[in-house]
Amino acid sequence: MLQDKDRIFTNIYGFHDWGLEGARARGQWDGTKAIIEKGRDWIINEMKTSGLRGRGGAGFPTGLKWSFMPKESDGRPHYLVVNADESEPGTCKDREILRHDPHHLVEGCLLASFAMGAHAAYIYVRGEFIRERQHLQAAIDQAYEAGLIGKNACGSGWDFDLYVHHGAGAYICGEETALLESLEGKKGQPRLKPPFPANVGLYGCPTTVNNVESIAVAPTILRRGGAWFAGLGKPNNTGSKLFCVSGHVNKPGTFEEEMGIPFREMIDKHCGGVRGGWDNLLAVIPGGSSVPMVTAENIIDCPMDFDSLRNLGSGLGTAAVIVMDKSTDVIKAIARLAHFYKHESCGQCTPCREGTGWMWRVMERLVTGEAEKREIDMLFQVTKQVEGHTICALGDAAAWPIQGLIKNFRHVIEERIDQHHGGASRVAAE
Ligand code: L3W
Ligand code: SF4
Repeated sequence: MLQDKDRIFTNIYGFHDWGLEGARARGQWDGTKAIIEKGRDWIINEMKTSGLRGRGGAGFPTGLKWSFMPKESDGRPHYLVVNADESEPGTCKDREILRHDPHHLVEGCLLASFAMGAHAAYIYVRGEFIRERQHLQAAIDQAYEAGLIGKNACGSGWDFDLYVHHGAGAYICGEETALLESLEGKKGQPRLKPPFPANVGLYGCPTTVNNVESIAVAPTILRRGGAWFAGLGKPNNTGSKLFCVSGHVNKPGTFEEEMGIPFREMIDKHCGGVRGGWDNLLAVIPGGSSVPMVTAENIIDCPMDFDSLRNLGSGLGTAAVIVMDKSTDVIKAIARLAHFYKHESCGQCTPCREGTGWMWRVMERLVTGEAEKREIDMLFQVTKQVEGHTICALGDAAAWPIQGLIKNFRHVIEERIDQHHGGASRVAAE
């Protein structure tokens, strides 16, 4: 369980001044120049020591990602791009950083950019985040004015510019290469990888794309040491993490907690328990809409970290925990997600463009029960045709929630079909 002394986001609820004065009072921008003077290799090694895994959903090791950037420039500029296009259903953690503690991110951009040889960084902010954008821009303006960024940032001799770019409301622009396309002024459609952005990214130049939270925790890690962060959580799942809990708990919200905290302990401590008591819990989507749901029995004692949730057949994703009690129509909930993915598919690859439409249409038939039982297996087969056969992860993200539903709640789907067909399905009658 996270102790107050180890908390990174000390203004997550906005009780204090989010501006530069408040940020400095909370220890931000303290010794930034001294960190830069330790050099690029020191920073990257410290990030590796911390064990930080990317906070945008994939959990890729941040220090390793930074080390992929070429050490020497071949004449092309290097860029850092921050993914603030937070659109994953259930996810509302980066929003709180932008709103209430934007200097964590601004300082992190400087340090990460320096470590990767970038003199410029772009923050791509979700179009609907208007107040968040205003706070972020104000924090950037304050940092320029105070000489913390810009020419000779913090007196370090490093020139660094930071730009905010407004998205326009497309979920797919949160995929890193679609984001780069959009930033370049083109239609936001994912690119094939490889090449990875570290080799060919923004404007064809070496680029690292990181999530807001990954960059925002970096200054504290570098000030307190990678070993401090690695001492929190569990091996391979280190540190603290922002969790956002929504749905049927008594007090939904976003909070920072140690990785690996058991699910029940986390919900009792921060959310006042499940609505109607623990016996009323039906299922949980533990990592944003892109990961499969798990049943109450399976998750209740599960540590909330990447590896434990993967072993459960799901994932930590963005740590957006969607709690569903027994009043939930799980078929309808997943059908709604199927509609979301159909709507947000960029349409450039056939399995996703066509598959998301088919999956949604069959899901609608399962909601009413008018489907036939053989359609359950057919739907599962369609998800398998989409999964792993597309350019980007949206195809997988559309397939997995449906697979989770069929694996865990097949009996509910069958009961619905039986009810609709008057007590016995057509297959049973045949
Ligand atoms: C160089 C290699 N770089 C991997 C880099 C890669 C990327 C990172 C992770 O999707 C997931 C997705 C959503 N050389 C490299 C390399 N990299 N190998 O490492 O890559 P990857 O492909 O594992 O994941 P991704 O494409 O970044 C992210 C899931 O997160 N998700 C969605 C979240 C949505 C938001 C949002 O709304 N903003 O965060 C939630 O679970 O489904 O699976 O940088 O370049 N050999
Ligand atoms: Fe576009 Fe879907 Fe293909 Fe991703 S998987 S590139 S969203 S069509």
